[in-house]
Amino acid sequence: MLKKKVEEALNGQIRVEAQSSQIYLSMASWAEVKGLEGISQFLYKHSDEERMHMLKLVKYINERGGHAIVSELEAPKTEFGSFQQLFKALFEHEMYVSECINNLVEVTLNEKDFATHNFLQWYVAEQIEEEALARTILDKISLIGDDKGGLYLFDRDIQQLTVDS
Ligand code: OFO
Repeated sequence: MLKKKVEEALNGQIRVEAQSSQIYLSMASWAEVKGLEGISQFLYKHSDEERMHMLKLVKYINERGGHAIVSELEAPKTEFGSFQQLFKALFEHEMYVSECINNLVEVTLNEKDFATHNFLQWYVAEQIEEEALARTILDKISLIGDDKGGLYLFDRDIQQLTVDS
């Protein structure tokens, strides 16, 4: 049985993952409208992955005798300025998610819930990969600068950059 504090913290993370999925979906739509086909496909996929992260939490909470709560979300932004700004925002958001996961891990340690601590290690590993991927993308973007040909290739190749999850 989950302790109340752990259940609440896990439910908070459901919201974070759901929000992430919405943010990346909104980014995907923005990129699609701008004709950035590869970038939009990458972001649609990323949005799906966040939904999967959320579902994994839903299943876990319910399996452990808790109640996974689906709550209201903030509307994500609909404008992202430029693809450079978009990926900077994505990186910052992933850093925020990592911080949330770390706080959650801390709750499980304080509550001596080692099963949930163990369950969360998947998220810890996932965040390392996601941050690394976002950093790789930012590095590539800074190499491109304002070169249109570079953007063309980046948009074509980005779909091969993924996190295994
Ligand atoms: Fe992109 O992060 Fe979920 O966990």
